[in-house]
Order: sequence, then C-alpha cells, then structure tokens
Amino acid sequence: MADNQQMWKDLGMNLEMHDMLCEVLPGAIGDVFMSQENRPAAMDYFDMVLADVHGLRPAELVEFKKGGGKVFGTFCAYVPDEVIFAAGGIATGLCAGSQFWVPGGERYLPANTCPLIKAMLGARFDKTCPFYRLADIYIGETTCDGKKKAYEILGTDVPLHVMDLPQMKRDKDYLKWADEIKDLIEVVEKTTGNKVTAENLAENIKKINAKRAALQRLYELRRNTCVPISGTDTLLISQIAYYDDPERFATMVNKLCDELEQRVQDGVSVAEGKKRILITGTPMAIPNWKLHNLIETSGGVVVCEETCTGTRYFENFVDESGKDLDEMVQNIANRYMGINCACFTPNTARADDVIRLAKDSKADGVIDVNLMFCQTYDIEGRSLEERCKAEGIPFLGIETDYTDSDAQQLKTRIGAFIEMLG
Ligand code: BJ8
Repeated sequence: MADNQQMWKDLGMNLEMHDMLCEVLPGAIGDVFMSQENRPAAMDYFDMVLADVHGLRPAELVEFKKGGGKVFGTFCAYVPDEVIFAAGGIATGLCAGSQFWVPGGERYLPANTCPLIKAMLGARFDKTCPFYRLADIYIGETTCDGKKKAYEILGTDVPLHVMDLPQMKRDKDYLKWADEIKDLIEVVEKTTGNKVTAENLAENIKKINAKRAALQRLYELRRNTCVPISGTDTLLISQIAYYDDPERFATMVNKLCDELEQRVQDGVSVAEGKKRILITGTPMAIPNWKLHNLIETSGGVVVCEETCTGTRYFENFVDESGKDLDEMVQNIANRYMGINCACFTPNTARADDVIRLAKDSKADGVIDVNLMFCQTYDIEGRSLEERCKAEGIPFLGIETDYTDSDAQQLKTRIGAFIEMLG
C-alpha cells in the first residue's frame, strides 16, 4: 500500500479524496462478494485483482510506460483492442461505475445526464482514478449523445481521439467502420511510434479472440441446470476483462472454467432452488454490482447478461483468415459492427439476442436494467418487453442509478417478480 501511495502521488492524484474512495471498497467487497457461499476457489485471482484494483494493474502499466510503452484509455465495447495491442500499446477500459465520481461530473454536466457519463468526467477531473491518470490518450466513440458531448469536455484535459461510429448497419456502414479503424491505426502508430503490420495484427486478432473464447466458455457453463458460479462473480470477471492483461486474463478464466466443469460434473450448484434471471440493458462498470447483488439476495441467480459487461463484449470472433492488412481491418470491423447497442437504428437484433440468450440459458425471467437518463436503452425497453411477452418470457423493467437510495424499493420489486416466477 505504501508503494501505491507513492505511485498515486507520482500520477498527480488527489490523495485525500482518493483515500475516501478506498475506504468504502473493502466493505463493499465483503458485503457483495465474500458474503456469498460456496464460491469457486479460482475466484481468488479475481478477488486479488479487485482488492488492489488501483494498485496491481496500474503498477504494471507504470512499468510499461517507463519502458516507453503507451496506454490507451477506452470507454466502449466498439473500440477494437486488437489494433492497439498490435502496435505494442496497451488498451485499458476507463470504467465509470461508482457514485463517488458522479458529483465531480455534475460540475461539468447537467444533473440529468447518465451516471456513467458523469462518473467518467468526475474520475478524470477529481484525479481519483489511476487508470484515468495513466492513459496517454483516450479513445472515444460517437455512440450516445451524452458521451459525444462529454468527450469534448474530456478532450480539453487529455489527448483524445474520437471514432465516428455509424448508427446504422448497411453495407456502406461496415466499410465506413473499417475506414475509422484505419484512422485509429494511424493514431495508434503515431502515439506508439510502432507500425501495425499484417503480422502483428494477425497475432493480436488471435490473442483477443482467445480472451473471447475463454469468456464464452464461462458463459456456457452458466447455462447448466446446476449453476456453478454466481452472476455476481461472473460480473466481476467481465468487468476485469476490460483492463487486465488479455493473455493472463484468458488463462485465469480458463483455469476457473476447469473448476466449474468439475463442479457441474459433481452437481455443485450455487443456486439450488433459485430462479434463473437474464439481465439486459446498460453496462455495469466496476464497482457497480447493485442489481446482481439485489437479485441474488432475493431468491434469483443471474445466468446471463446481454450487456457490454456481458455477451456484447465477447460474442462473435474476428475472422482470422484475413491475408493482408485491409482484409484484417474489414474482418475486425465486421465483428465489432455485430454488437447490438441501442445507439443503432434499427436495433431489432438486440431483442433477437435477448430471446436467444434467454432460451439458451434457460432463464425464468428477463430483467431489463436501464441507467437513469439513458434514452436509447430506455426507449428500447418497450419493444423488448413486447418481444419477451410474445415469447412467454416474464419481463421486469428497472431504471436506476449508482446510489443506494432506491435499493430497498428495488429489492421489493425484484422479490415480487421472482416470487411471481413460481
Ligand atoms: S456499445 S452500451 S459501451 S455505447 S453512456 S449509451 S448507458 S447514456 S454505455 Fe455503451 Fe458502447 Fe453501447 Fe456498450 Fe446509455 Fe449512458 Fe450513453 Fe451508455
């Protein structure tokens, strides 16, 4: 911890304020994670990463930077890590899941902005997150309006490149996204001083695909009647996926999956008699475990997340057969355009995904979680509910923020929904 203090100081962090943030974390970890029974032993790696979330990985990144390495901060599942790693850079998610950062963001943004966006700005301008301090450049993207405008403000304080994400999925939009990836390659090359070549890109396409494969394996194991891991633990893993070293992360997830396979064989379940829930909606950035915790302490078990801290992050591989840089870039573009975010129109494929995943994971019900003031996901909630109802899948829509002020009320609603599932 003493070393961390020096590192945080060197990163120009506001230590006094950061201490306040650190004070609440151990309690939250105890309440949310350690209180669960019968956790897989291989969760110890992820627990360790979480317990020192502002120490372990930042220290690695500091070392990397000492050797001249460049760190790229990202905010969205559409930003292709492959090209950043190909140029010898490191991509790290800049998560914004804590209420702690929201008041800081409200100094720059209207109060009726999504908490995730407010937390992004609070984490940067309050100087209380080492990842936000470490990143040499941020990579934004034109997804929702709130993020677009927030990037303009962030860009006054840190180098920032915004990728222009198409909002439709016509053939020309796939070509356009490939073009944007080429622009990103130029930015990455300029920042790192290294070239993206067909060779290093092919290697990194494989590396990131391997990480996706590990996550797919984990999510498939949750489909078993005997649920070998809680949704809360899985959410933590999905959150860590955004900033851990990809190869080590895949190794640790595969190690966990070996244990979970054994659990399934032995009939070890963490969810005896619990109702299976699929969560869909807005992403849950670390340390937002609110809904999983409420569901899993109210008689439910989360068996799948159709979110960007879930299937949207890892479903579909990049085709590895590209022979030259152009083909590889188009293959990357095609894979990322397959993500079904509500910022696209139309976005009916997301509802198809929810139905497919609900069936595959044998969900008893779907809970659609919307971060307050996120218009695009909020609006999609209605058609999603209609689709689920048409398929005979019970549905509950929830809107919430990062505070605990509605926790009791939500617990009552979730408890009633789970009871209604029979
Ligand atoms: S691909 S979901 S990570 S944009 S910030 S849209 S919650 S109002 S995060 Fe997202 Fe990429 Fe889409 Fe996924 Fe709403 Fe808030 Fe906007 Fe948000």
